[in-house]
Amino acid sequence: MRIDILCLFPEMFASPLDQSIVKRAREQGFVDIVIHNIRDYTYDKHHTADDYPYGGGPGMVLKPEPIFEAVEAIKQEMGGSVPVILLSPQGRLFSQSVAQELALQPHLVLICGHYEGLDERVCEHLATDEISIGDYVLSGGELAALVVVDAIVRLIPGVLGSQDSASNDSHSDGLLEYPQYTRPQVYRGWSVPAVLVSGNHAEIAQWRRRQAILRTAKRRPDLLDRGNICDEERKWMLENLLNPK
Ligand code: 9D3
Repeated sequence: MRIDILCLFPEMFASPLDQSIVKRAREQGFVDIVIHNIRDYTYDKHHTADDYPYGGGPGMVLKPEPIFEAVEAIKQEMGGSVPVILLSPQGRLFSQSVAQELALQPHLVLICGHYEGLDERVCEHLATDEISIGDYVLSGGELAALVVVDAIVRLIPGVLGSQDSASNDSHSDGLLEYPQYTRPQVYRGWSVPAVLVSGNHAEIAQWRRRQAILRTAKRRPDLLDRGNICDEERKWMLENLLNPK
């Protein structure tokens, strides 16, 4: 997979893309990530990427020409059509299912706006999709692009080992994860639940499933109907919510 990212602050990408799973995916050739500075596609001597808004008002607006030219240069190099995704607070909300959909593409272009905002002709005539990562205000699209890239790269077949394969993830069975423990068995007087050291694998599986359901019911009830909860599990859950031990 190839991902081109257009932005005003290319230095924000180096370290996050050079760690952990994304680093390994790049080294092993699963993904080629190319960062472009929008300023490099300007022609005037001051490399002006923004200008005053028509109609007046505060702030500046990113000019359309360098962004169109950058995307066209990438299309020339790579050939063919490519999804062009604008990161913006007006976009559709990013989620695991959007990540899964984007991970199927062989090539993506991500455009990061900045606080000033972007000429509407980029949204209307260049971007094929507009994505927001949530309802809070960032100072630019760069961190949002990193979130999107991270979520996509780990879904590329072969990137994760079978140990922590993406199908094991919280959110793929629809529920939050069950609580996990490691050594020591007693820490500051707090014991690991006895069932986890019992060696009874059926009991452990049932405990984990029930804890995942209970936790989801308490913290993210909006996710519960995606968890395929049977009548017996529902009964246990309701009893525990009413009557916590
Ligand atoms: C209030 C008018 N605009 C500020 C002059 C709104 C605004 C534009 C651009 C606010 C923030 C930004 C920068 N944010 C992004 O580019 C962005 C973003 C975000 O802020 N939240 C969640 N997802 C995203 S994706 C891109």
